[in-house]
Amino acid sequence: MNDIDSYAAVLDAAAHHVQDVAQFPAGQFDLAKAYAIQRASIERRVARGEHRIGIKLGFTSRAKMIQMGVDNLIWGWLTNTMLVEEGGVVDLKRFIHPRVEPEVCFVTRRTIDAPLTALEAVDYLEAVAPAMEIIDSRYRNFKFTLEDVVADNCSSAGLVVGAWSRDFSSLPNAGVRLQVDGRDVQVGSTAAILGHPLRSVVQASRLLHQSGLSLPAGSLIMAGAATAAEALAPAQHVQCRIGSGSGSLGSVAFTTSTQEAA
Ligand code: OOG
Ligand code: MG
Repeated sequence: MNDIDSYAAVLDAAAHHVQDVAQFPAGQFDLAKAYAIQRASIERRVARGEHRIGIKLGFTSRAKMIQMGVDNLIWGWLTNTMLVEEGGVVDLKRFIHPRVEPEVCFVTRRTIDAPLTALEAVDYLEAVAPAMEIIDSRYRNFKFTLEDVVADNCSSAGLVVGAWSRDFSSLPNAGVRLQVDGRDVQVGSTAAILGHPLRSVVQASRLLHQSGLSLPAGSLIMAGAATAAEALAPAQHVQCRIGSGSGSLGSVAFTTSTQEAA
C-alpha cells in the first residue's frame, strides 16, 4: 500500500465507521497530494457501491473561511449516499459532529469539460435550488489545515436539496436565512458566495480542468455556504430559505433524529 492510499484508508474508515481521527502531523502532504488522497478515498466509496452525483465547493465565502481559519477555495465529491430527502429525518448516528450550512445547489445540463466564463456558465446549468449541506469533519474537534480538509473530501457528509427552478435572476443577492426550530441562527446573502453564486460554477469548471476531469450532465454543484455553519443537535427542525417574495428560490428543510450523533 502506498502512502496516499494509507491516508485515504484512514479517512475513509473514519467516515464509514463514524469515528473521528487525530489530525495528521503537520507538513506530511501538500495540496496536490491531498487531492490525490481525496480521490483515493472516493474510490473506496465507489468500490463499496456508491456513485458520484456531483461536486461541492468549499470556502467560497469569507464567513466560512473565518470560521474555519482557512483561506483558499477547495472542492470535493458528493455521492448518492450523502443525499437526504427534502423534509426528511436526518439520522444523527451517521455523523461524528455534524454541522449544517445554507447553500445553493445547481444541476448541470451539459458536460463541463473546459473552463467557463460567468456568461457561459448559465448555459451549462439546468436549474438551481435552495440547499443545505451537512458537513462532518473526520478530524477530532473539526480541526484541520487546508491540506487535511481537502484529503478528507472537504468534510462532505450530507446534502438536502429543495425544489428546482430556472430562476437564475434572483441568485446574485438573495437573502439567506438558516433557521432552527423557527429561529434565525444564521442570516446572510447569496452575494457572500464569491460575490455571485454562478462564480462557483466558473471556479468549479477551472478546478476540474486543472485536475484533468470533466463533470457529466446531470451533476450537482454545491456552491459553498453563504454563512458560517451551525452544529446540529437532536430533534431540531432545520430550514433554509433563500430570497423572499418574487425573488425567492424557496426553502428546504429537514428534521434531526431524536438520537444523538455518534
Ligand atoms: C469544510 C467544508 C467547507 C463550505 O461550504 O464552505 C464547505 C469545512 O468547513 O469543514 O463546505
Ligand atoms: Mg459547504
